[in-house]
Order: sequence, then structure tokens, then C-alpha cells
Amino acid sequence: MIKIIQGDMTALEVDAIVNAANQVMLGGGGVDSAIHRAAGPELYKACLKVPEVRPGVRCPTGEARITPGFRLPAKFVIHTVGPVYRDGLHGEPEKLAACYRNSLALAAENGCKSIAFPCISTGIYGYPKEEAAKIAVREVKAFLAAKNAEAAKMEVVFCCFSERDAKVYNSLVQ
Ligand code: AR6
Repeated sequence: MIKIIQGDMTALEVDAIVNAANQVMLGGGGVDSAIHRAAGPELYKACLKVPEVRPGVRCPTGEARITPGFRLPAKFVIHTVGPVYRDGLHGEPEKLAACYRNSLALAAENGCKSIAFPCISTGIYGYPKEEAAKIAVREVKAFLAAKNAEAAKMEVVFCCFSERDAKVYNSLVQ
């Protein structure tokens, strides 16, 4: 089931909230900073323990990592790294799609029945909102349509910070 809400990710009572992180995975601006603030310093410590795959990279673009949610109402934070938008011709759509697919797979592996996404890459990383939303909705619909019964039962929330984002998602999810 897909739900669209307008509000703050950090207040959501879901099994997992997705963080639009960066490759270092130690916090930043935007939704990342709101999540770290609300989860408390334990989240930073948990992120530090995520092994680096190469110097300064805990989570490569398009991949996802999971930590507890600590002081958040959500049990888990799934950290994923969206692409920095250049012109759409440098693998950005594929990388963004991978963020949604990998986050959903990680949620399912960890027994989550509900997950909430922010509009990944559409803030500081500059991805055009409509294009990003189309990819997000397409990937979530494909995941929910899969034969895997657990996946099909998951509640997926698109948490839009702005009214404009909520309108875009509402027009895509009928
Ligand atoms: N709840 C829900 N959505 C939010 C919240 C919130 N509390 N705060 C912001 N948004 P951004 P990116 C929306 O910039 O583009 C960070 O520094 C925001 O309106 O947070 O993927 C990371 O560390 C926008 O729609 O993420 C990375 O360095 C969406 O969240 C970099 O920014 C994503 O905006 C990632 O950039």
C-alpha cells in the first residue's frame, strides 16, 4: 500500500525511515541533519561503526545501510545515498532507482512492515522533483507488485516536506 503524507520524517511511527544521506554517512544538512538531531548522538556512533568500503565511503551512491532508530519513533534508519544531479545523462536515474530498490530490500530483510521515504536527491543534490518522483513511484509500485508476499504487504509512505512535493506524488499515485 502506498501512502502520501506532508510532514516531517522524524515524527513518523513506521518501522523504518529512509535517510537521504551522503557517502560518508556521518550526517549533513537537510533531512539527514533532522534525522540525526532527532535520533540523538547514538545514531552518529552507530554510523561510525558502519565499515568503510573505501576511504570516506560507508555507503556508495545507490546503496543502502541500516542502523537502529534510537530516539526516533522509527525502529530503524535506512541510510541511502542519492545521486548528485548533473543533467540526467550521468547515470542519475539508475542510481536513484537503486536507492529505492535497495532500501526496500533492506527493509524487507529486517522484517519491516512499514517504511517512509523522503524525496531523495531533490534537495541539496538538485534532482528535478517531477523526474525523481516518477522514478520513486515506479520503483515502489514494482516492489509492491512482486510475488514475494512479505513485500506486497508493506506499507510505503512518501513523506513530502512541501505541499508542492505532495501534489506531485498525488498526481502520480492513483
Ligand atoms: N522530513 C521530510 N523531508 C525533509 C525533511 C524532514 N525533516 N527535511 C528536508 N526534507 P535533502 P538530498 C526534504 O537536501 O537532496 C545532506 O546534507 C527536502 O525538502 O535533505 O538527497 C546529506 O548529508 C527534500 O525534498 O537531501 C547529503 O549530503 C528532501 O528532503 C545531501 O544533503 C531531500 O533533500 C543529500 O541531498
